[in-house]
Amino acid sequence: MKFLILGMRQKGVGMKQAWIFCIAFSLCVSCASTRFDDSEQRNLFHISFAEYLAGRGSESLAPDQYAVDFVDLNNDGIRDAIALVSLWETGFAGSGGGSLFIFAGTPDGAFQFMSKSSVTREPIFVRQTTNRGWRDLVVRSAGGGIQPSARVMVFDGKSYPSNPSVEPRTSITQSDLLILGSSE
Ligand SMILES: [Ca+2]
Repeated sequence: MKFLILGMRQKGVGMKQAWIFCIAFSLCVSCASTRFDDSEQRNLFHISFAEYLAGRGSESLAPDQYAVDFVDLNNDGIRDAIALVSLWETGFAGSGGGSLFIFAGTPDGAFQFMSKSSVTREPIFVRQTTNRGWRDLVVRSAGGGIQPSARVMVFDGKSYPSNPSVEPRTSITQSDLLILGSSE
């Protein structure tokens, strides 16, 4: 960076302009390393989600019919998708909660279906701990006679559990990362 500024100074570029150029240059490099921004990633996920739903004979959902966020769950440098469908009209939710979908991010930007869990509610957290390479999730389970509680969802090597209400209870800790919903 120092040489870049010196080079530009020799060409008569002002110090201020040189710094502005360098900051812009650094931002471009850091943007390029994340590859896809949030809105691009949402669009790409929407396409993959619609393809998955079509493959199982379901109609695609509108972007405002589900909540999605992106976190790298398996530490491969590519963000994965955590999507929750909570609206009853979609057929993916009921009195016990909604459907949680986990999709693995792939290098070309598409998302690959991994698991679907029923009766899941917000808030949804991602834990620092991993099992078989994938980070643990914490979701809320309530309704249908179930005492509201946080449940930990551990990856079994193929998928996350299909029903959080039968998974171990847990308590939210400060290191748990809130992904969907409000922590209150
Ligand atoms: Ca990943």
